[in-house]
Amino acid sequence: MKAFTDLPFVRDFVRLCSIGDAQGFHERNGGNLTYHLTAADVKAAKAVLKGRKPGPWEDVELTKDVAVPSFAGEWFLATGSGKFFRNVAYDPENSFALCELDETGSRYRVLWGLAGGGRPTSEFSSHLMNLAVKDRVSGGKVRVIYHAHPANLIAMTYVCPLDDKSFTRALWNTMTECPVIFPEGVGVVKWMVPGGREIAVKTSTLMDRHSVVVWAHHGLFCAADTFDNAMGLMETVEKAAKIYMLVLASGRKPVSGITPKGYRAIAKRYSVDIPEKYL
Ligand code: 2HA
Ligand code: ZN
Repeated sequence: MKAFTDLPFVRDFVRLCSIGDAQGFHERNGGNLTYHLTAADVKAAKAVLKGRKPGPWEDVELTKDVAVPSFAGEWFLATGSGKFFRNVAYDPENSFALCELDETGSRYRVLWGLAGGGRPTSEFSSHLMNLAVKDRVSGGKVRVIYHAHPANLIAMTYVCPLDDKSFTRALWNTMTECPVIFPEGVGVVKWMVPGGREIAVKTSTLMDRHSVVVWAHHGLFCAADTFDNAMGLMETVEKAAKIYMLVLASGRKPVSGITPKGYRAIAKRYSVDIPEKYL
């Protein structure tokens, strides 16, 4: 009989955590990951979890007006609050959880994992609200929300103006493929206290138009259809930020870059929609 951790989506969840750790994106308990199971995933999970007793219902920390009723009864994998990405592959059953939401979308219970106790990530409300927005705008395709603390991206938030246009252009200008990989640009949240409702609402309003949201002096949120694409976004934005910081560190003033005309040509060649407001 298959173990829960042998299911393909669980293996992919664990793999992302290991890659993120190897990249240095997750000091201590930094960062978090949530995956919204498909109907087929739920069926496969039910088969291996047969007879297991669910934990008690708990509050998601969402008030009624920001609950996620569209996710009533849906299942999610989420890293645990205070748990280390480094330990996810080593000790899966204590590092993350399979959670079910109740019929109001404001309470959850643990179906598997967090064996020694604990709660899903402190950003669970952010993740659920972001997933709900992306679910609506993507027609159910977006399944993964990944938050990390990549160093160059965080460094960049101290020197690049914290508005969507400046930040997007600064990132796009570092590597030609950036506007192809995140053509809708990045949204920027100025510094806020993390965890809970306020930052969740702010981030999810930006997720309407973006798949990448920067949290100033904190980290990055990426939304994607697959684990590979979520990590792909995280790595691409972090590499772009690294190039931005390398150019600054050189002490030389840039003497060239990609022009608005260049971006329009990229949009045409790669059939992507690059908003004119960013050019
Ligand atoms: O420690 O990254 O934003 C987890 C976090 C909170
Ligand atoms: Zn964080």
